[in-house]
Amino acid sequence: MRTQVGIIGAGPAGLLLGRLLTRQGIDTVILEKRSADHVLGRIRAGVLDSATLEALREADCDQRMKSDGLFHDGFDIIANNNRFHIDLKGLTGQQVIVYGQTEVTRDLMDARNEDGAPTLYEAAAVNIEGIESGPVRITHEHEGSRKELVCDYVAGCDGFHGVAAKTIPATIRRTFERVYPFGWLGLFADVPPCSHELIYANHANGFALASMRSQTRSRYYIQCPIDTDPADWPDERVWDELAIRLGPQAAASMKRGPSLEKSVAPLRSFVAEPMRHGRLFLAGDAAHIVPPTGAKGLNLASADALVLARALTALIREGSGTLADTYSADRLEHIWKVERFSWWMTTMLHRFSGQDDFNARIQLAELDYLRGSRAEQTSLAENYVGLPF
Ligand code: RFL
Ligand code: PHB
Repeated sequence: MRTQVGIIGAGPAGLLLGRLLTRQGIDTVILEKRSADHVLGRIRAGVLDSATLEALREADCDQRMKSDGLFHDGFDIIANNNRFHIDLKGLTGQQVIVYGQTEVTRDLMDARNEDGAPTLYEAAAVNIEGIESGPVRITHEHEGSRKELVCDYVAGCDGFHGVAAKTIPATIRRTFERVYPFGWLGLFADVPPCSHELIYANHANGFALASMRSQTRSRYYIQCPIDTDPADWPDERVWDELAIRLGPQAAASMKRGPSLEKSVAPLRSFVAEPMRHGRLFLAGDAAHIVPPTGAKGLNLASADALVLARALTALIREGSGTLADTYSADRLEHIWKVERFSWWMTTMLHRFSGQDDFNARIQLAELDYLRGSRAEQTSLAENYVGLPF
């Protein structure tokens, strides 16, 4: 099989890139290790910022997001039993949209089907050759045999555990990482949310987050030890702990119900540089991970896809390599700012075991400053709605 751009991974980064290139008349083939149902079954991100809005608009896949998404003007923070509001709209003029990653993925998969562009599911890339010389050969396992996809360029959109990033020679690749000493236990339930906007809480027992997917579906998280087994957390125990951490006001309006999904996610900050080597370009979680506290992972993946689509279009249609040459440096400039914001939100809102008294007081002072300072709230809001890139 031959194509112009081979895309590894049918997560948001790969599907968005595919759609944007198709609209420019560029041929792509997506190889995805899992089945379409498996990809659609993963409950992940819920908050879309300006990057995803712009990418979905350019992809002409934003109709359902605009009609079914919930437009939020702000969110609440609870710290030291004080609840205060971050007025995103008032501070920046912008909103965020609550619309699940599952739905974004479904819209992009439907568009790709309508385009008649090929996606091979249950096709795992195992090896990539020719990124320095071309043509690129992607060996993959599909329907019980080894096959080859030959392409001019390859986009590694295969997430944190993918194969593409490791194709960049170790002498060139640099990685930066911080692993946090806790995880998030997430619970998904068919109950109305406890508040019309999100609530982030810093409590002595640890962080908690009240989020949602719609007026009838809630998503909650609590900070937990990284080795937590969800089986040790029957639903009632999670609800009881949420009620404590979110405080009496939220607890009074919290509707309980059976969990549809319950799992533990680790928290990590990670960047791999560069994001391009020869004919290989990385996008999304394949190149960087942020802890979910700032709600940025999917949004960074969207920004990568948008910029990469423009670069590949210029390269393939006009033979101009300028955008491709600056892709990595341009993206990393934005990514590091988002890494900083996600690290800051995580550090401010979580309890760190063994945290000394000095750090504990600094954390309280930070939250108190945020509560009283329009300047710091503006900085938070600017980052939360999405920095320009
Ligand atoms: P994905 O979605 O992981 O997709 C990568 C795809 O590549 C496939 N793959 C391969 N395919 C072929 N051959 C191989 N060898 C392959 N290896 C892997 C995989 O099967 C997969 O389908 O990466 P992508 O596209 O870069 O998208 C990134 C986002 O999924 C991720 O950043 C977000 O979900 C992060 N995230 C959040 N982001 C936000 O913007 N807002 C949020 O509110 C938010 N909340 C979250 C989150 C992530 C979470 N978890 C579980 C990590 C909440 C949680 C709990
Ligand atoms: C979610 O709804 O899954 C969600 C929302 C906000 C975050 C992280 C996750 O910061």
